[in-house]
Amino acid sequence: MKVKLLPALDDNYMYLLIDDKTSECAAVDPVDPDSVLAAVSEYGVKLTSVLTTHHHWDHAGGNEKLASMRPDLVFYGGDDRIKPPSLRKVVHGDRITVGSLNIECLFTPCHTSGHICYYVTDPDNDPAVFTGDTLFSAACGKFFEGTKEQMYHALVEVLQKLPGNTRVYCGHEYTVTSLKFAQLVEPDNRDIADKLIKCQELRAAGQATIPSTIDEEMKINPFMRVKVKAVQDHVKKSDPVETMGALRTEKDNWKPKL
Ligand code: GBP
Ligand code: ZN
Repeated sequence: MKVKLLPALDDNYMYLLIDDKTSECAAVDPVDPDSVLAAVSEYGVKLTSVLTTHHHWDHAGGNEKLASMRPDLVFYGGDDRIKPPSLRKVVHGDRITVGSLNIECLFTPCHTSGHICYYVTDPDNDPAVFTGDTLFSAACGKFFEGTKEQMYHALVEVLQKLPGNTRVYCGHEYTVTSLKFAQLVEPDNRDIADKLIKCQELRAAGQATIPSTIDEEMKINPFMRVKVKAVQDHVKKSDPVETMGALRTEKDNWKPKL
């Protein structure tokens, strides 16, 4: 498989997931259909499907236009608020194929109540997961329609169970800001400090910080580290779910220094 990053709006990422063997591909959260179709022509691939992580306009807002431009496409998503009307509604454990790639739908409600992550396997490559606004590199999404228990379930009981070498492709380029918050939580964590320098260099050179991996998130992401004593101590909690809630409240009220 190949994954092409397509920046959109201020800080969103759309993706093209390409099966090398058949040249078939899927678009993930194609908010800007013109740019997605231009990339499809440039790479000479055959777009057949659309994977939508959640209903927010900056992810699903291009679906109707893309469906009218390309009525042959099959759209997938986990929420009735996602268009077009022909949406194939998916639930946890559903499987989709794109060429020879296998995609498993993971239900991860909290940021929105119908959020789906898409886990992709292919015998010849490391796996990949498209996490939308559930898991960001070094952070997670705001809890707009869910609870700390649900985000704990999504991050610890679903996404952390994926193989460590799984590439993580998230919905926004927030990594540098998220790492500054992570550093406030764990000032002595060397992995966070090293990753911050690396990501600042990438951004200064106009490059994406995406993808990371599940293994890397386990080292740098406070929301993935709610069982770690240093993270619990920072929020003065001893329970992982309470730690999840306290970290989210703290980050909601925090602003990075300019
Ligand atoms: C900032 O503070 O500088 N960049 C902003 C934060 C995902 S987008 C913007 C923000 O709140 N982003 C959302 C988030 O979950 N961030 C995690 C974090 O800050 O730690 N969105 O566009 C957001 O989901 C949206 C769209 C929200 C429609 C509600 C509706 Br309705
Ligand atoms: Zn969102």
